[in-house]
Amino acid sequence: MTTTSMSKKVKTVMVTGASSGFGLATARRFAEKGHRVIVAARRKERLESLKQELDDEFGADTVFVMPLDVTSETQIEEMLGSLPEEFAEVDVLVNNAGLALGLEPAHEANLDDWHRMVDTNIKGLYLMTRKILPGMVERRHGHIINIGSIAGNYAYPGGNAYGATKAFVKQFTRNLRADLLGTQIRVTNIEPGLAETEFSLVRFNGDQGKADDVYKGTDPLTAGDIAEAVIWAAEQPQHVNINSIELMPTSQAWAALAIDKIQG
Ligand code: NDP
Ligand code: 8X3
Repeated sequence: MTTTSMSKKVKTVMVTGASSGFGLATARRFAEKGHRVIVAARRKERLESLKQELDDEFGADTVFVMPLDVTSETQIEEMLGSLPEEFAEVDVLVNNAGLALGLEPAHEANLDDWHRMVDTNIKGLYLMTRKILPGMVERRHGHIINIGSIAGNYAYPGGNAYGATKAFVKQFTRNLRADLLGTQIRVTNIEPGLAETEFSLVRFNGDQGKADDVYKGTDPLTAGDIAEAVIWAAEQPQHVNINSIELMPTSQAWAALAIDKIQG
């Protein structure tokens, strides 16, 4: 008989970026499955209302709220130190917090945007991982699920620093697997394509019209689709490690390589 690692007992799942989009949908899905969820993000009020909603539906203390900025090592340490005993041993870490800022070509891009993307998507992800991993290794049990992107696999105009941060996530995931061989810790990279969340609103600095245009007529992926992929990877039997899942909406595919033809 096959045992699934998620069905053995109630797990403690930490989801970063749980105040919106993929993170929120993933936290909700794990709670629906009967697991305890630690929800992390900067917007505390959103996390509190998610806790209220999920605790009401699935039982008191399903959710622990962890307001933090993943770019701050101090905040991460403080918050991890404050976890109550029943939430202290993290079984699954979903490194989802992240953002894209701008879509300008590299020579016109805002350097502060590049700094923020690197700080959040790279530094935030490796800080969370480095702080959570030792406990997992000690217990010989755990799963790190990173949210990468197709932008880390394929180049596109304006993808410059954002895509490069997601290429880091891809290679970091693989290198973690190499380091963790023999520890029983599993590591997965989820690589979504176009999905409608607050992602484009953030990318275009709050311009709702521009954000809406990205998805108009596209039938994009939903946050729930990505949550399902995360759950599926987490529910595999312990001897199965899903290295990566790349998913796109049916309405998205690759274009031909671009060629700049000499005129005249
Ligand atoms: P959303 O903007 O809806 O959600 C992003 C989440 O990240 C929010 O909860 C936000 O919370 C959190 N976050 C951002 N910066 C920080 C920070 N410094 N510290 C803590 N939390 C932070 O976007 P998505 O759900 O779409 O994005 C989730 C992940 O998926 C990102 O890594 C993104 O790059 C990736 N992705 C998105 C795709 C898409 O098309 N939507 C496709 C492929 C990958 P708060 O602001 O409260 O801190
Ligand atoms: C988000 C997908 O194509 O907008 O990571 O970069 S894309």
